[in-house]
Amino acid sequence: MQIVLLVMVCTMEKKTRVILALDVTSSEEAMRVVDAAKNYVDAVKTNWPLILSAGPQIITELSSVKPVICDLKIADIPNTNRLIVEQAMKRGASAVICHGFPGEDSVKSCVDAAGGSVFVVTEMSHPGGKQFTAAVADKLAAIAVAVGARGIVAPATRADRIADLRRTVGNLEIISPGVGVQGGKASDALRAGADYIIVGRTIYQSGNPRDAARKIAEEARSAI
Ligand code: OMP
Repeated sequence: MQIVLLVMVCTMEKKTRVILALDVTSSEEAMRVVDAAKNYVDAVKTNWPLILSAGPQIITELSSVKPVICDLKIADIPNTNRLIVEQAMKRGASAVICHGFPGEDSVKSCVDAAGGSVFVVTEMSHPGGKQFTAAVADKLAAIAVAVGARGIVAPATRADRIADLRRTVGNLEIISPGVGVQGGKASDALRAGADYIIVGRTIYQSGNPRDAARKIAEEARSAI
């Protein structure tokens, strides 16, 4: 008899347009914040701070509440990329984030291992993002298109760049970090062409993550 292990993975809705960046450092805190904010976010993004502190099983735990984007910023040779993505997907990730600078073969390896559900980082949202990534962002976005990725990550801190990158990626999804603490505005990013905004500290560091998420979701709704 064949035993099939099924991890329940929810699909990402396009309702609130908010992705919660859960950069907290304990599983208790992660589950508290996600539980509070869950009605106002379409997905959760988990990064190294949480995975290293809570363990990779947090991906599975979170995926029973919301779709999980595993933001491992994968940036290795194709074989290593494939092994990383397989582990994330096996634990219930709905999507992964990888870097494009290792080249098309490395990104394609992620896309193949994730069944297409990969977001490629383009121009980064922080000030240093202008130093190197800005100059090659269009090429990175073109790689995402060429290998059949799901979408790209583009900066809410420079909404004009989201509009530029939209021209390169056509109807691929754009997810956009940098809203709130980094200075970007949810409404500007969405009006410039982002499908979703990514918000971390403004929600999880607020005294009331539910209210903070609700306010951002309201701003998002008024912008689309
Ligand atoms: P806050 O600045 O706290 O809202 O968090 C933003 C989240 O988006 C963090 O998890 C970052 O790692 C992530 N991020 C950026 O801030 N800038 C980027 O250019 C790319 C990402 C990302 O790939 O998610």
